[in-house]
Amino acid sequence: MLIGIVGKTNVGKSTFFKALTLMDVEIGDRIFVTIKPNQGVGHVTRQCPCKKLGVKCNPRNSQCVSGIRLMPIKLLDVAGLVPGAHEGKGLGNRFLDDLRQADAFIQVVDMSGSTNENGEHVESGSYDPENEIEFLKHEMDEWFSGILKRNWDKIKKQVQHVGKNLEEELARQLSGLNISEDSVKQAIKNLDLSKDPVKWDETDLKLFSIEIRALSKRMIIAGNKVDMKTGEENYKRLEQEHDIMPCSAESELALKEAAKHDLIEYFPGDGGFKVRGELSDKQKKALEFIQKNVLEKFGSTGVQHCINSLVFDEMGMIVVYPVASISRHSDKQGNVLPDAFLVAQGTRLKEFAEKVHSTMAEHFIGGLNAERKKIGADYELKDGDVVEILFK
Ligand SMILES: Nc1nc2c(ncn2[C@@H]2O[C@H](COP(=O)(O)OP(=O)(O)OP(=O)(O)O)[C@@H](O)[C@H]2O)c(=O)[nH]1
Ligand SMILES: [Mg+2]
Repeated sequence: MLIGIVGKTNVGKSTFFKALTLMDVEIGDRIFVTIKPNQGVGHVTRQCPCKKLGVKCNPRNSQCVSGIRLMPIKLLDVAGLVPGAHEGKGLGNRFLDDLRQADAFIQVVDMSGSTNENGEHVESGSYDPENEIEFLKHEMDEWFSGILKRNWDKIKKQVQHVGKNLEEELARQLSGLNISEDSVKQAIKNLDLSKDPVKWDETDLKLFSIEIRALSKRMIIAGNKVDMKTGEENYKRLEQEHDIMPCSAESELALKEAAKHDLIEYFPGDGGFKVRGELSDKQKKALEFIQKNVLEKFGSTGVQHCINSLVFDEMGMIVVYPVASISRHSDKQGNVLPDAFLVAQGTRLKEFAEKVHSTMAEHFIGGLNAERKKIGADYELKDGDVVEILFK
């Protein structure tokens, strides 16, 4: 799974990315600091079943820290977008193209209102971040509809003269954007559009682009820089009407760095930290600032909450733990709860077997749940399920 971190230039995308990956990427208070995309690995977190089962786990494809499972997720930090990017403004289409393979997006918005739409400095609080909220969706919709418009004659020809199916043909044209035929079918159904492309007018094409983008690229808004006074004020004003997650990427990064250097004990997403090492006055002041202006006000820095919420709430993913022996909750080597798989809600046991191992799926018989009860091919997996897949 790949998550794109997107937004206007200078809003804190690279800071957000660095806070999640601790990769050494460039951060700067000027426009277009990032040009080439940065790819790295962050983690989503979920309660691990080890506590409930009363076992000590030995994870292989993930980690477990005090009963919280951390599962790796690929992240992409791209250059900043400016309005009109789809027409080539700013750095233009190039980094829209970098985002093709992303499954979902975190849109970072600078809540402090200290840079205008082009990323230029203005007096703090004088730019209304509400303008930023809609423009990114608009850019993406235009980008999608641009691709379809450019290929529309080809699509029509394939359907009219070669006898191809419209849904298949649309999916083929959009496959480079990591969009499935199922999403295409769903969008056409939701909008009640004709299967004959000749009947589509420009509005249909536009509506389809919006629908397919909303269905296939989930997005959440991270309202960044709420540690600043104007950031907090704007957040309080805009949260009434928009779904925004308050966050302070700079605070999360500072806490993670301090924990890395053993100065504090801090777990991503927590509402506090414990001092462990000897702190300088400057460090003490910085941590007190974060405690008072971010953690006490918002409950956490919001960064971990953003990525978790995107994956689990917006994308509807669940975590399933396959084991070779349900009685020992382990693989063949005795590793307890070794693997955590992120799968879509609605995944059935047989489909899951295919994701775990193709031979398991080929010789599939059924499964056992944590209570050692039999489950069939059509069993719909639930979040936190531990299952043994039975095969011949
Ligand atoms: N106060 C505050 N400043 C932040 C926060 N996050 C980032 N910044 C600052 O905002 C500026 C821009 O940060 P970057 O992470 O480089 O922003 P970007 O969106 O990647 O910018 P481009 O790559 O140029 O598009 C830097 O000076 C950061 O230190 C935050 O949570 N609070
Ligand atoms: Mg950047």
